[in-house]
Amino acid sequence: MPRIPHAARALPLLTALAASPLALQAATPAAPATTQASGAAAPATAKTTAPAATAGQASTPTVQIQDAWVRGTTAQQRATGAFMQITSSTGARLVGVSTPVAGVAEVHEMAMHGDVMQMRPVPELPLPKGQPVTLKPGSFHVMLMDLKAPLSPDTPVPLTLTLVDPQGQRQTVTVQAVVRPLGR
Ligand SMILES: [Cu+2]
Repeated sequence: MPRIPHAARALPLLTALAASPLALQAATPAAPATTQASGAAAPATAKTTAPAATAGQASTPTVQIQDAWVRGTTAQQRATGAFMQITSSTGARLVGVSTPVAGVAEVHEMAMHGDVMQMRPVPELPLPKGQPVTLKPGSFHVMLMDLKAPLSPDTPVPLTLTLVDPQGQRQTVTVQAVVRPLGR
Protein backbone atom coordinates (compact mmCIF):
# COMPACT_ATOMS: atom_id res chain seq x y z
CA MET A 1 0.00 0.00 0.00
CA PRO A 2 2.47 2.68 -1.20
CA ARG A 3 -0.10 5.45 -1.16
CA ILE A 4 -0.62 5.57 2.59
CA PRO A 5 2.41 7.74 3.56
CA HIS A 6 1.47 10.32 0.95
CA ALA A 7 -2.19 10.40 1.97
CA ALA A 8 -1.28 10.60 5.64
CA ARG A 9 0.94 13.59 5.02
CA ALA A 10 -1.71 15.45 3.02
CA LEU A 11 -4.50 14.72 5.46
CA PRO A 12 -3.91 17.29 8.24
CA LEU A 13 -3.55 20.10 5.71
CA LEU A 14 -6.70 19.12 3.86
CA THR A 15 -8.59 18.71 7.09
CA ALA A 16 -7.53 22.12 8.33
CA LEU A 17 -8.59 23.75 5.11
CA ALA A 18 -11.67 21.69 4.41
CA ALA A 19 -14.01 24.51 5.39
CA SER A 20 -12.66 26.77 2.68
CA PRO A 21 -10.31 25.70 -0.13
CA LEU A 22 -9.73 29.41 -0.80
CA ALA A 23 -8.01 29.75 2.57
CA LEU A 24 -4.99 27.91 1.19
CA GLN A 25 -4.65 30.26 -1.76
CA ALA A 26 -5.18 33.32 0.38
CA ALA A 27 -2.85 32.29 3.18
CA THR A 28 0.11 31.13 1.12
CA PRO A 29 0.93 34.37 -0.71
CA ALA A 30 0.04 36.43 2.36
CA ALA A 31 2.63 34.77 4.58
CA PRO A 32 5.79 36.19 2.92
CA ALA A 33 4.22 39.64 2.63
CA THR A 34 3.47 39.88 6.34
CA THR A 35 6.82 38.49 7.47
CA GLN A 36 8.33 41.93 7.98
CA ALA A 37 5.39 43.64 9.62
CA SER A 38 3.70 41.03 11.79
CA GLY A 39 5.24 37.75 10.74
CA ALA A 40 4.72 36.07 14.09
CA ALA A 41 0.95 36.30 13.92
CA ALA A 42 0.44 34.24 10.77
CA PRO A 43 2.32 31.05 11.80
CA ALA A 44 0.76 31.15 15.26
CA THR A 45 -2.73 31.21 13.77
CA ALA A 46 -1.93 28.37 11.41
CA LYS A 47 -0.62 26.22 14.24
CA THR A 48 -3.66 26.65 16.44
CA THR A 49 -6.27 26.11 13.72
CA ALA A 50 -4.79 22.83 12.44
CA PRO A 51 -5.30 20.71 15.59
CA ALA A 52 -8.67 22.30 16.24
CA ALA A 53 -9.95 21.34 12.81
CA THR A 54 -8.65 17.80 13.19
CA ALA A 55 -10.27 17.34 16.58
CA GLY A 56 -13.57 18.74 15.36
CA GLN A 57 -13.84 16.74 12.16
CA ALA A 58 -16.64 14.54 13.46
CA SER A 59 -18.80 17.57 14.20
CA THR A 60 -18.63 18.97 10.68
CA PRO A 61 -21.60 17.49 8.89
CA THR A 62 -21.16 17.49 5.14
CA VAL A 63 -23.96 15.03 4.54
CA GLN A 64 -27.67 15.63 4.94
CA ILE A 65 -30.08 12.72 5.20
CA GLN A 66 -33.77 13.32 4.82
CA ASP A 67 -36.92 11.21 4.95
CA ALA A 68 -35.19 8.09 6.20
CA TRP A 69 -37.65 5.23 6.54
CA VAL A 70 -37.76 1.46 6.77
CA ARG A 71 -40.52 -0.82 5.60
CA GLY A 72 -42.05 -2.59 8.57
CA THR A 73 -41.98 -6.38 8.76
CA THR A 74 -44.05 -9.31 9.88
CA ALA A 75 -42.88 -11.77 12.51
CA GLN A 76 -41.66 -14.28 9.90
CA GLN A 77 -39.85 -11.77 7.70
CA ARG A 78 -36.05 -11.73 7.80
CA ALA A 79 -35.34 -8.89 5.36
CA THR A 80 -36.64 -5.46 4.41
CA GLY A 81 -35.60 -2.23 2.74
CA ALA A 82 -34.50 1.16 4.06
CA PHE A 83 -34.87 4.34 2.04
CA MET A 84 -33.79 7.97 2.28
CA GLN A 85 -32.51 11.00 0.45
CA ILE A 86 -28.79 11.75 0.84
CA THR A 87 -27.11 15.02 -0.10
CA SER A 88 -23.38 15.54 0.26
CA SER A 89 -22.17 19.14 0.21
CA THR A 90 -18.63 18.06 -0.73
CA GLY A 91 -19.34 15.03 -2.87
CA ALA A 92 -18.74 11.59 -1.34
CA ARG A 93 -19.18 7.87 -1.71
CA LEU A 94 -21.48 5.80 0.46
CA VAL A 95 -19.38 2.75 1.27
CA GLY A 96 -21.29 1.04 4.04
CA VAL A 97 -24.36 0.91 6.25
CA SER A 98 -24.89 -0.76 9.59
CA THR A 99 -27.76 -1.07 12.05
CA PRO A 100 -28.25 -2.92 15.30
CA VAL A 101 -31.56 -4.42 14.08
CA ALA A 102 -30.03 -6.47 11.25
CA GLY A 103 -27.07 -8.82 10.92
CA VAL A 104 -26.32 -7.52 7.43
CA ALA A 105 -27.00 -4.17 5.76
CA GLU A 106 -26.05 -3.60 2.13
CA VAL A 107 -26.62 -0.91 -0.46
CA HIS A 108 -28.49 -2.49 -3.37
CA GLU A 109 -29.54 -1.44 -6.82
CA MET A 110 -32.36 -2.79 -8.94
CA ALA A 111 -31.58 -3.89 -12.48
CA MET A 112 -33.43 -5.72 -15.23
CA HIS A 113 -32.12 -9.15 -16.18
CA GLY A 114 -34.09 -10.11 -19.26
CA ASP A 115 -37.63 -9.34 -18.14
CA VAL A 116 -36.93 -10.02 -14.48
CA MET A 117 -36.17 -7.22 -12.04
CA GLN A 118 -33.34 -8.26 -9.76
CA MET A 119 -31.32 -6.54 -7.09
CA ARG A 120 -27.63 -6.72 -6.41
CA PRO A 121 -25.18 -5.17 -3.93
CA VAL A 122 -23.41 -1.94 -4.85
CA PRO A 123 -19.94 -1.74 -3.27
CA GLU A 124 -20.15 2.05 -3.18
CA LEU A 125 -22.75 4.58 -4.17
CA PRO A 126 -21.48 7.88 -5.61
CA LEU A 127 -22.99 11.02 -4.07
CA PRO A 128 -22.30 13.89 -6.48
CA LYS A 129 -21.57 17.22 -4.82
CA GLY A 130 -24.76 19.03 -3.83
CA GLN A 131 -27.04 16.61 -5.67
CA PRO A 132 -29.68 14.72 -3.69
CA VAL A 133 -29.48 10.96 -4.26
CA THR A 134 -32.73 9.18 -3.51
CA LEU A 135 -32.90 5.63 -2.24
CA LYS A 136 -36.45 4.44 -2.90
CA PRO A 137 -38.46 1.30 -3.62
CA GLY A 138 -37.64 -0.05 -7.10
CA SER A 139 -34.31 1.77 -7.17
CA PHE A 140 -31.30 2.09 -4.92
CA HIS A 141 -32.07 0.96 -1.40
CA VAL A 142 -30.44 -0.30 1.77
CA MET A 143 -31.16 -3.99 2.21
CA LEU A 144 -31.50 -5.10 5.81
CA MET A 145 -31.04 -8.85 6.20
CA ASP A 146 -30.86 -11.28 9.13
CA LEU A 147 -33.35 -9.12 11.01
CA LYS A 148 -33.15 -9.78 14.73
CA ALA A 149 -36.79 -8.89 15.44
CA PRO A 150 -39.87 -7.66 13.57
CA LEU A 151 -39.80 -3.93 12.82
CA SER A 152 -42.87 -2.09 14.03
CA PRO A 153 -43.90 1.53 13.51
CA ASP A 154 -43.47 2.48 17.16
CA THR A 155 -39.70 1.85 17.16
CA PRO A 156 -37.36 3.93 14.97
CA VAL A 157 -34.42 2.11 13.38
CA PRO A 158 -30.94 3.65 13.74
CA LEU A 159 -28.96 3.49 10.50
CA THR A 160 -25.26 4.36 10.47
CA LEU A 161 -23.88 5.35 7.08
CA THR A 162 -20.16 5.32 6.33
CA LEU A 163 -19.06 7.83 3.72
CA VAL A 164 -15.73 8.75 2.17
CA ASP A 165 -15.18 12.29 0.96
CA PRO A 166 -13.03 13.29 -2.05
CA GLN A 167 -9.97 13.64 0.23
CA GLY A 168 -10.42 10.08 1.44
CA GLN A 169 -11.73 11.13 4.85
CA ARG A 170 -14.13 8.66 6.39
CA GLN A 171 -17.26 9.99 8.04
CA THR A 172 -20.11 8.17 9.74
CA VAL A 173 -23.60 9.58 10.07
CA THR A 174 -26.38 7.98 12.08
CA VAL A 175 -30.04 8.67 11.38
CA GLN A 176 -33.18 7.41 13.07
CA ALA A 177 -35.33 5.92 10.35
CA VAL A 178 -39.08 5.86 10.79
CA VAL A 179 -40.72 2.45 10.35
CA ARG A 180 -43.67 2.63 7.97
CA PRO A 181 -46.39 0.03 8.35
CA LEU A 182 -46.55 -2.70 5.71
CA GLY A 183 -48.74 -1.84 2.76
CA ARG A 184 -47.86 1.83 2.59
CU1 LIG B 1 -32.19 -5.36 -1.98
